[in-house]
Amino acid sequence: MTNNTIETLQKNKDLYGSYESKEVITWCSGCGNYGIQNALKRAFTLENLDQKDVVLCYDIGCHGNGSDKIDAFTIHGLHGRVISLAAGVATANPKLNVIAHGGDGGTLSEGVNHLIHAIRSNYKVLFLHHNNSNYALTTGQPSSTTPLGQPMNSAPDGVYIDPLNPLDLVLSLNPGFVARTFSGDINHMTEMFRKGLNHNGFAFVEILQVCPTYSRTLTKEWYTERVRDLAENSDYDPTNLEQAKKVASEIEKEIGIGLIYHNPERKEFTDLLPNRQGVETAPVEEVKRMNIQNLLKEFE
Ligand SMILES: Cc1ncc(C[n+]2csc(CCOP(=O)(O)OP(=O)(O)O)c2C)c(N)n1
Repeated sequence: MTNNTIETLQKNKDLYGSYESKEVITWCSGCGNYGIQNALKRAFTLENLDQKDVVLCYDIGCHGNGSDKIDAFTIHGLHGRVISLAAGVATANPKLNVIAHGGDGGTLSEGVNHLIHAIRSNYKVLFLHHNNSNYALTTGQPSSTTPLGQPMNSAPDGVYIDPLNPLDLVLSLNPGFVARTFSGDINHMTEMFRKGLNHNGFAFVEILQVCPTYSRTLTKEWYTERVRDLAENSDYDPTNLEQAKKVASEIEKEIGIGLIYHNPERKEFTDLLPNRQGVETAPVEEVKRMNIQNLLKEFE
């Protein structure tokens, strides 16, 4: 057990603990991924999570290139498929802390079906949605969160389709945990990741992520002027779905960040399965005990 606090971590970067990697980082200067990865390492260290109990799943994208920049068990999957990958890990071994990373491209286009069913099924996964409003790794194509009219590399005259608000979609699906945070605020991200790690079910955390190379109007300053921490509003009740929907969709002047919605009553996936009740072992441990020799003989 360690006694780290956010203040000691700020003073001493070594306290990112055993998760700190020596690999060379290749993200652009000013990319939000730096802060996100550091906040995650802080969250693990503050939660005293042992490396052997953590599995990080990464989608394809700039964020996905973080998979070898952290000293942990990581899996780098196919584009848009990270949620199904993480759901498989979490179901096979519910004793693990499973974290999945996905961009707005992979999550809201290629893999939007997985997002919908993961919320429905309520797998125990902390999902970090890296919303940088574009397909960054493939050099700045518009995604479904690129603002209307925004010129992009493959849409030089501006995007002509209305953007999608990820939280409008998520909140329409009876979720258990929804938060929004900002890549320019490491303390806030750390707090949201810690809350998500402690949620028993699918925890959706949208990160408003700065991409100075391709998403040039949504700068750190642009977000800093607009984000407001919901924790400062004593009237805000994160168990109230109607309030949550309002905060999620009203983002013209101010963008509310923090714990937006929490429904602890929703049962986690394994708790919904009648045949798993009272079972102490994880499915992955049971598989190891099976003898398949007789089955294999049938194919000799
Ligand atoms: C099924 C599939 N479609 C497209 C690609 C090409 N591709 C690789 S990365 C990428 C962009 C990723 O954008 P996003 O998911 O938003 O992540 P970011 O790079 O912005 O972090 C695309 C389109 C792919 N690898 N696989």
